[in-house]
Amino acid sequence: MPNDIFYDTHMKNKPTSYGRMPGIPDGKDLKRKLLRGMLRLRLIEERLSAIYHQADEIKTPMHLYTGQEAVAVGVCAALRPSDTVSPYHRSHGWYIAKGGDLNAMMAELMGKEAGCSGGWGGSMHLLDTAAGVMGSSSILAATVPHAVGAALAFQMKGEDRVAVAPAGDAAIEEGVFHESLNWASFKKLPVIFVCENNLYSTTTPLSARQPRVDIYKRAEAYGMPGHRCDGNDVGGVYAKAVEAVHRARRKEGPSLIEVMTYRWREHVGPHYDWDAGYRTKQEVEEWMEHCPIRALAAEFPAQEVQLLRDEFEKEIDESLAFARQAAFPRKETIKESIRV
Ligand SMILES: Cc1ncc(C[n+]2csc(CCOP(=O)(O)OP(=O)(O)O)c2C)c(N)n1
Repeated sequence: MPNDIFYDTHMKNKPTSYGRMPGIPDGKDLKRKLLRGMLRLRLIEERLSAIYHQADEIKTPMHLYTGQEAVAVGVCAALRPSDTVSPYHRSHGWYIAKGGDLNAMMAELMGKEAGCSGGWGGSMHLLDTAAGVMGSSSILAATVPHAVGAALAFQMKGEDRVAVAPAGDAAIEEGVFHESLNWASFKKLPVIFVCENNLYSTTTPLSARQPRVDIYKRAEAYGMPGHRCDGNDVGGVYAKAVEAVHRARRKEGPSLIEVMTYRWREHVGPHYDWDAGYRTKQEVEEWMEHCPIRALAAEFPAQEVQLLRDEFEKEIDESLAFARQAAFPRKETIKESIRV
């Protein structure tokens, strides 16, 4: 097992080591909201997995979010519409959880003009500023300073808004990540750094890349609070995000939240990849057993969950139909899409 340290921490000490919250504090309405958010996201990703190769209508590489839903949904539930997120290459979860338009995302994946980036960007470059999704990027950690810049603008304008900088565990190895934490802490900016630690950078485990494995402790070096929480516990993620949002709104500065999570499918693409040799089928299946959605759905009547599924499947059908009938952008317009 290449990831012994994490595997043990995740699977054996799960309830105590991440400060799991006993239930979700705000009651049934919040639970329903979180369940809706995660289930919708799961069904979107699973449908994309199913159709990806069939007609080759989605040309863009896709880094699917299946398994990680509790992170974006838990954090975004703690935000206001006026707050922003600056996602990275595993972007669908943040785009959808923050309220990005589904039709525009589907059209973007198919390279259509009605896409949220005009059809020029694809899965890794999603943008919906009306929803506070400030544009994702395929370059590791590239959007982290964007979130810091947004937070600086909020502070300078006296706006009561918070910026979120999601990043994978490999982004922590980029210099700009550390520059961003340093500056944000120095200026007490209203920004939340969220590290989605899914244990791997493509196929390389964290333990083969970093001398210390506790990412959340990096926060201490920059004088900000660092927390770790269980990414299969959406209530725990939400609670940590609320704490960080309150701190940011009180003008006390940034926080770093490391969420221990797991991607079920391959790094890029729709398949399961336990044959690739870097992780075992057993490891993947054990994470699937701790599915964040199944645990929460069990608290609701099965009929209610089925109705939600039906509602979302219909919405996905409609958004795919919208994307399929949409036009491709004309190549003459490519220069109009470039802003300097
Ligand atoms: C600056 C930079 N270096 C390398 C890459 C190639 N690359 C793309 S995804 C990836 C791994 C990303 O891992 P992580 O940040 O943990 O996110 P995950 O894909 O696991 O969600 C790498 C190394 C890149 N896109 N940008």
